[in-house]
Amino acid sequence: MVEDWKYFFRPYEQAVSEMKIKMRGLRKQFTGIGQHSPIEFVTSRVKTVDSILEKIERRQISEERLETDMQDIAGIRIMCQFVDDIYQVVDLLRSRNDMTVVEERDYITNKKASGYRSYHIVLKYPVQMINGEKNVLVEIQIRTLAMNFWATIEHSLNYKYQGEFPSQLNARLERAAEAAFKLDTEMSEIREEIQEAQHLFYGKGLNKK
Ligand code: 0O2
Ligand code: 0O2
Repeated sequence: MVEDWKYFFRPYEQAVSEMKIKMRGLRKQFTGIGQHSPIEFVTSRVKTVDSILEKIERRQISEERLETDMQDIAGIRIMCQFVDDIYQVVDLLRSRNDMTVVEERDYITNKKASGYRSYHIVLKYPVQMINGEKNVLVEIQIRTLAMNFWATIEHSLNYKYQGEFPSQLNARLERAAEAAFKLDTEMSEIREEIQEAQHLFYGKGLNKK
């Protein structure tokens, strides 16, 4: 097993700090030119030793393959206002040349059985360490505020129940996830209507000139 966890975590901590600055920087660039930012806010975490050990056991991951088979040791979470924003962030990530997309999991069009929705991207990210470059995997979870609201509460309830929800509660949680998604759809439609109205208003204004 890993002998020195502090040493093991260093490149992951570095990757997470750099990624967080870069993603928050994107938001600044959008707001700086007066545009809607597809990124609302960004959080991050490096997996704890206990959580790594639990996943090694559950997924039967071999020690030698820890760095390649456990893709979420470094985790970044990007929250967006609208579902469309998620796909804009995905495109932004795909087009960057300081990181490489390794895998994508669209749990928005393919929601999980629990009702969970988010877009997951696994990236290969190079960090410059004092003994050279090291590539680490970083998992980015991109979700709306409503998806985040549901996932945060479901995660904390699940933790208390240790994943052993009575089936009736599972069904209620799934319905709650659908309600959150309906809210996302409704907000997107409201935005579209506002945009259309603005377009008509300003369009007419320009025609008058
Ligand atoms: P601000 O000015 O509050 O937005 P750090 O990297 O030190 O800045 P830390 O301690 O690592 O942040 O925390 P984490 O968990 O990575 O990120 C927390 C950030 O997410 C904080 O921003 C919170 O304000 C922001 N955040 C958390 N929940 C929400 C939310 O519901 N809405 C919004 N808009 N922001 C949220 P900062 O960096 O402290 O800056
Ligand atoms: P943490 O550190 O608590 O966030 P696995 O990890 O084996 O379950 P896999 O295939 O490695 O699955 O990755 P997957 O399913 O793409 O992503 C797992 C992560 O997505 C979880 O991390 C959660 O953050 C989130 N997630 C997936 N399903 C659900 C769900 O039903 N509810 C909630 N709230 N979150 C979910 P961990 O493992 O919880 O770690």
